[in-house]
Amino acid sequence: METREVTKAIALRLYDGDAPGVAQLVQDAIDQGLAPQVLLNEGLLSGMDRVGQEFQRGELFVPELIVAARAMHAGLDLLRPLLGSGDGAVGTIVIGTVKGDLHDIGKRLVGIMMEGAGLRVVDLGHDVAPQRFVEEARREGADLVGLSALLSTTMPMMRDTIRALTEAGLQARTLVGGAPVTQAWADEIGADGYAADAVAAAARAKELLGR
Ligand code: B1M
Repeated sequence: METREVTKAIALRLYDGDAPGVAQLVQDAIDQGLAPQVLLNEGLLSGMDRVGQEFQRGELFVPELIVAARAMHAGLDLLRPLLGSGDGAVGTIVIGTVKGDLHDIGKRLVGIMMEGAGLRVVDLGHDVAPQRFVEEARREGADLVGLSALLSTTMPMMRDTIRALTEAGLQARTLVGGAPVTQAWADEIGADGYAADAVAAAARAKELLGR
């Protein structure tokens, strides 16, 4: 199969929420030597884009989002080792989606790109309370704390988390992102950095760490 046919098939399987189908296609494509970045951007992310647009138009509902997300994770699990090494040479980031927010695909992608950029990534998952960020950042000796939010209603939790980190006296820099987040919001809540997507997040992380 041509690359475009493969990525189209991956996007379609993801749209259908067929996790085993996505995993099979992605594994076959890797075995064929197709570039992981292409499988990610033109396959998985393109399928998720369509899901997001149809959800917004009221044509898909939460159950469809959930199965599509599972299919996305099935593909990401296979691509992750090919996209990064995460040896920690650049520093350590503790990353999570803030409390009240269950969206974790974008944050996971950011983690993968950070690993690719040489950071050790400690992923706390989603729905992470400010105090947990504080405890894990301290335990892991984090140089950077990454906060993700996908809902306008959970954005204020970023402010609470940054406040908790500051009050605990932690020196780690903070990086925020997620679809509704902007540079203006990052400035307002006192974050050290903002990035619009996973590639930009890895670049910004390196800048913040002076690399
Ligand atoms: Co929900 N959801 N969702 N959802 N969901 C959105 C975010 C929404 C925009 C859909 C819509 O209405 N168009 C909307 C939010 C509206 C708003 O507040 N502005 C929405 C809603 C309303 C909801 C519920 C309230 C729906 C309901 O129950 N009625 C509910 C809330 C649950 C909760 O969190 N408490 C809900 C639930 C869910 C699921 C759980 C079913 C599922 C998530 C499953 C999972 O993640 N495991 C889900 C999904 C899949 C989506 C959409 C369709 C896709 C999100 C996604 O994964 N995108 C989304 C619509 C959309 O985004 N088009 C939507 C792909 C991902 C690669 O992109 O996450 O943007 P993204 O990440 C990017 C950048 O944002 C950035 O880099 C990433 C990679 O390039 N980035 C960072 C992210 N974090 C970063 C951190 C950084 C830097 C960059 O630094 C640390």
